[in-house]
Amino acid sequence: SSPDSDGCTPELEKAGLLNKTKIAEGGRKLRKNWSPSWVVLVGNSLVFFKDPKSQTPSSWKPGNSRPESSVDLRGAQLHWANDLSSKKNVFKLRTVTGNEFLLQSETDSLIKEWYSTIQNVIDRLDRE
Ligand code: I3P
Repeated sequence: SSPDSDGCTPELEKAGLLNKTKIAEGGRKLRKNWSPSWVVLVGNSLVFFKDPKSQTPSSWKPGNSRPESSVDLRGAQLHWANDLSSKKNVFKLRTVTGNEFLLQSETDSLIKEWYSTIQNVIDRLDRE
């Protein structure tokens, strides 16, 4: 049987490094501030961690694995958004609460995988 045969632990769908900026909070526009983020898709949430590579040796403490923020994908909307940035391979994720994030990768295949994996989770939640 699988390690989670009781179904109580949310399934890890995907994890990796993407560039991230939040562009709106509760519908209010924010100033862009791109930074690398370790992104984890688990259960119904997208969870953001600080990029380990951007941290100093002294910042390696156990408590450091605490997420920066997380996004509930239920009712969220996903759109390619190359018009919203000078960077390539950008998509926008909008939550029901009006928070908006841009996510980006220089690697075409990688960003396409993230887009379809997140969209699959949103679609699954829409059907529930
Ligand atoms: C922003 C910064 C962003 C850029 C944004 C600039 O300037 O250069 O990287 O977004 O463009 O305003 P600042 O650092 O002074 O805030 P992209 O890299 O996504 O293009 P924008 O205003 O056209 O969104």
